Amino acid sequence: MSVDIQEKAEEILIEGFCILRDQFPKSALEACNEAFAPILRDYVAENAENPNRGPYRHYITLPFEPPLYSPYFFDDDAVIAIASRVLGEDFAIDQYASDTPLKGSVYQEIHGDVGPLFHENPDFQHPPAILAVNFPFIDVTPAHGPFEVARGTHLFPKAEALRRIEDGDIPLEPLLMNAGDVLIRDPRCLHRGTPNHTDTPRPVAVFACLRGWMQRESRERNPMPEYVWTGLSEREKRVMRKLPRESSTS
Ligand SMILES: O=C(O)CCC(=O)C(=O)O
Repeated sequence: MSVDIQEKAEEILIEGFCILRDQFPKSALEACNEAFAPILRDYVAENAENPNRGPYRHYITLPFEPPLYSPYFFDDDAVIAIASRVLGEDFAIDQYASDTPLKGSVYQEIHGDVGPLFHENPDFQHPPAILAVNFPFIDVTPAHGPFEVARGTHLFPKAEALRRIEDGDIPLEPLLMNAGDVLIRDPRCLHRGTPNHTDTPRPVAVFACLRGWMQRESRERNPMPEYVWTGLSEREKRVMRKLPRESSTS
């Protein structure tokens, strides 16, 4: 099914996000879920006492290696066209990670994921500089702790957006996404994680697309192995040009 790029780009600008249904092959996500299980197990073994995203909720960087790296995710025509339409064709990816609530996780505070672009004017309205591309490794039901979003809140000063949510003017909507669905969102659009009531971890991957002129120092990333870099398409090399690469001698 072809995606209307202009419509999806406008949805991001107006609503703060868009969803592409059945965009990635389910089998690729099943492979990710399987490969992620030992990564999560080892991470939790070390960090269970210090969860970095609230109780029983973990943000874990992902390796740029198959199956967690796949051209299905990073060389997708529609995702690249939408990101290019919103951010410009010179956009670059600077992050690849996952968010996983486990049983025992709780509602997060409502938040955005990025700070202001201009510190002296934090409420300055500007088009998106960053987009987050999210995709779950499992089918997410209400019991798995779906991501909740408050539509259109990237367009208000944060205090006003929070007040409107609190007053019930803007609802928090759970996004029930299946493995294969893709969420492309403006990370300023307010949202929160919700409790996972099941025994099944709910991993959702995220990669961030930045305008070509932007640079963030703070992101922890896994370096890309040289053999993966060599196998990338020219388009992937362009969008992944700013990611760290493993040195061939290490
Ligand atoms: O994974 C989720 O449902 C939300 C996670 C999130 O927004 C965060 O940790 O910043």
